[in-house]
Amino acid sequence: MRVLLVSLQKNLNILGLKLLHQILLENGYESGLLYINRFQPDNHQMLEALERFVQEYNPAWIGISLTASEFSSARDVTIYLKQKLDIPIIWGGVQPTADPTRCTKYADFVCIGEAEKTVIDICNAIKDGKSLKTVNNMAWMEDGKVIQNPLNPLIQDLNQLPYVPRLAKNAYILFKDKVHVLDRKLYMKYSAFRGGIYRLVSSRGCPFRCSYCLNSFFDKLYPDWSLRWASPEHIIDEICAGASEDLPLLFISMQDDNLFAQKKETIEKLFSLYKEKVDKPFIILSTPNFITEDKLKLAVDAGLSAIHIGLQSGCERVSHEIYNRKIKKEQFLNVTKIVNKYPVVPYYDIICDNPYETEEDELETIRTLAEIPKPYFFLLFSLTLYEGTDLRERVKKEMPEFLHDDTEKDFLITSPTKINLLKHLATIYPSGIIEFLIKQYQRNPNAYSTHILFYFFKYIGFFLIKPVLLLWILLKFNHYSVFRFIQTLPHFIDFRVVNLFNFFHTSHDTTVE
Ligand code: B12
Repeated sequence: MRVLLVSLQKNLNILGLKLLHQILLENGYESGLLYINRFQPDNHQMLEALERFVQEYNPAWIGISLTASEFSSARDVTIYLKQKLDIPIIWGGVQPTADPTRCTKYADFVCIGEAEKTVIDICNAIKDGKSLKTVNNMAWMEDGKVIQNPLNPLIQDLNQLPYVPRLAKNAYILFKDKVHVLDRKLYMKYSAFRGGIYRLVSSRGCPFRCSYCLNSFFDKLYPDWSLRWASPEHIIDEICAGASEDLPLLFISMQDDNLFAQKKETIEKLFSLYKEKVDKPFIILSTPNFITEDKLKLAVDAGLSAIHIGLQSGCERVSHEIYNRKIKKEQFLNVTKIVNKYPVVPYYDIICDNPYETEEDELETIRTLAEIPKPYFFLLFSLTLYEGTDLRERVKKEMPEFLHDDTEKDFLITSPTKINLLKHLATIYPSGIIEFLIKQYQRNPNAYSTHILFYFFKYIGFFLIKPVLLLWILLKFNHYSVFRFIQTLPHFIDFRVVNLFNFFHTSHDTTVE
């Protein structure tokens, strides 16, 4: 049986859908994976090429994966294909899981939650001529109401899952007016760092329940939602499989929400195996309260080059009361000092435009940012209230005027306020200068002199100091090896990398890579 899985992400990094594709292939199904990474809803040639391809491929069902960012593309593709062809279209991923009511208006069925077993159940139902209404995890619209089947139990043993290669078998890419087989050359062309990052997720869940994150929703969806991990051996075997692909390998990116949340012994095992068998730079994510010097040392010794640490707000009140992140500011600042002792690039993200934040709260965040040892990467996000999250529910009750459509919101366009500019400047200038700018702002926020002063520091900062900081960061990323720095430089000279890290705070889309 043929199945066609479609990714509408603006990059080729989709992990969940690739995993399902791999599972279908390993279970003997002829699964095809189609990337539409530059979907243009008004491009008729593109739509016709898609229709021709689907007709020729003739799948028994089409699966589309989406987060909020892909909702409108998924809707347009589905409406178009439904007009032309009679093939069931099933949506899955975090958005249909969190918002089945809206998604079942377009898709024949949506899959709620994890789907490793469900994709096989769907194939079996179709093979046996049964209705998809008999399949667990399926939801659909009937007489204007959503009907939802029970959910399969959560996967407990993540070691059962297959490895997910960067360049999947039977992969295709649609661009302009043609579908091409995605070969090595095209994969390298359409991926940042020429395809040289191997990404993996080896866990499900997170110990935190941050109010803006979908983990706060999964917790309600699955009564036994918990943090599950693959074993260190499984993780290393997967990385080795990824490293042995015939593609360049610059670094490994472990995208688990909180890698350091594992026990110290597990981390020891993971990094000693990593050092022995992989020996390549790598990147991880963690929250400050799980970062200890012991764990960090082990990771650095194994090749850790960068660590993504969610700050979200430098104000303790906002962290605790609004985001449900019980992390003390002192603890966070201590961690930044520990990380600074090692040749590791820290990467902090901050959420802006939160209606619950007062000016004082924001100034506290600015002061916290100024205190972090430099250089560091950062990304400013405009708060997006994703469907299903605790924070969206709270805003719905308390401040409905601030609700927005999560599928339309551009999380990279922060409000052009002086306070948001100050956050950016605090990552460039020493705290003395930031304190001076804060005082000026407090004395007279709208004065012409404040305006001129802010713009002076902005342009000097962006065009003179920031490029130097970026080179420093790149050197640090390469553990201060000039040889490695020169070797990796060509991979960083790529507009998608500039977008990805939003270096100049001008990108509207960090997903185009
Ligand atoms: C790893 C990760 C990333 C990685 C890779 C994401 C990718 N492209 O695959 C990177 C770092 C690139 C990334 C980027 C972003 N991410 Co992210 N990311 C995650 C994270 C931590 C894990 C996702 C994952 O791979 N899980 C493991 C796989 C196996 O699970 P899965 O993708 O959900 O797929 C399963 C099911 O959903 C289902 N399924 C999926 N697709 C389909 C399709 C069909 C047909 C079927 C039947 C089933 C099905 O089956 C899969 C297997 O069980 C999640 C948090 C989370 N807990 O989900 C956030 C999360 C998905 N990210 C999120 C966001 C907002 C982003 C960003 C927009 C920026 C940001 N602020 O983080 C960008 C852009 C994403 C994009 N569209 O390109 C949000 C999405 C919220 C939403 N409603 O849209 C999440 C949920 C975190 C949160 N804040 O709550 N992310």
